[in-house]
Amino acid sequence: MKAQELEKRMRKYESFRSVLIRSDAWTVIRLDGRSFTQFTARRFRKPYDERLRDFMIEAPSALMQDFQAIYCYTFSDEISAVFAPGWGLFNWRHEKLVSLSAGLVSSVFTHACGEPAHFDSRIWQCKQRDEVIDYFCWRQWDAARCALHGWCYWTLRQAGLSSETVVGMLDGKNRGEQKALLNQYDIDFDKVPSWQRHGVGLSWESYTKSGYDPIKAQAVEAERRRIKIQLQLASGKAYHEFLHDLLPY
Ligand SMILES: Nc1nc2c(ncn2[C@@H]2O[C@H](COP(=O)(O)OP(=O)(O)OP(=O)(O)O)[C@@H](O)[C@H]2O)c(=O)[nH]1
Ligand SMILES: [Mg+2]
Repeated sequence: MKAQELEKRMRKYESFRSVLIRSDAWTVIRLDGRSFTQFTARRFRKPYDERLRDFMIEAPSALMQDFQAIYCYTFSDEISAVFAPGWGLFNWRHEKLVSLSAGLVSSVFTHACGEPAHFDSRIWQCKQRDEVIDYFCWRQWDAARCALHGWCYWTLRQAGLSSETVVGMLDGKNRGEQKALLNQYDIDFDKVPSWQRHGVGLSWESYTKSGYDPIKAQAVEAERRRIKIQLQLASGKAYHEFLHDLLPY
């Protein structure tokens, strides 16, 4: 059998190679840590640990640099990275985008944390810019929901109640009731650190870098850009406006 024939026949079975994402839409890549409930159980403080937050921030930083994301948002073990229509990395190949983003984030997180961890990756696409803004508002809303629930759950667990009892106690409680429950333990949920309630944003900012041109023997200034990490994100309507200003038309 000729090698070329074999190659052609075998390639036919690589069915996902030809799947492309849309080139004319906004793209969000969302990644999520696999089994982080178990992974974090004995390694990190509950409900939130700044060390885990900082490892998580390393991962979207790599997506900003390597994949040239416009903006990334992270909370808990989740990351969303957004790209404008026409972005074109890996020629819009779905298989490359999900596998390489998961590979990049998993390796960067593992390197930062020093323990092996891995992430899944999925693609979200939409042509309307307003829907992209709502996408991030939706993720932030979920961050707030998880944070309130996590604070309630771990406060009660640390008070000595069993997991089963706590799950039963929290079942059906609305936001106000959950906040009132935390108040009984002298915790004002609205005062817990913003990054826990609203997540962390990564965007690009310009700055002027001063240098020296040895040929002209003079000081020079150059415009550069760097990643800005926002631990105090706006929320609700103000977050909507922030995204409106950030994402290009
Ligand atoms: N201890 C600790 N746990 C955290 C922290 N941030 C997120 N987690 C945990 O990470 C988990 C993330 O939840 P999920 O992504 O829904 O669950 P998962 O176990 O990762 O499951 P899959 O994503 O389906 O694989 C939750 O159990 C959170 O409590 C933190 O700062 N400290
Ligand atoms: Mg997870």
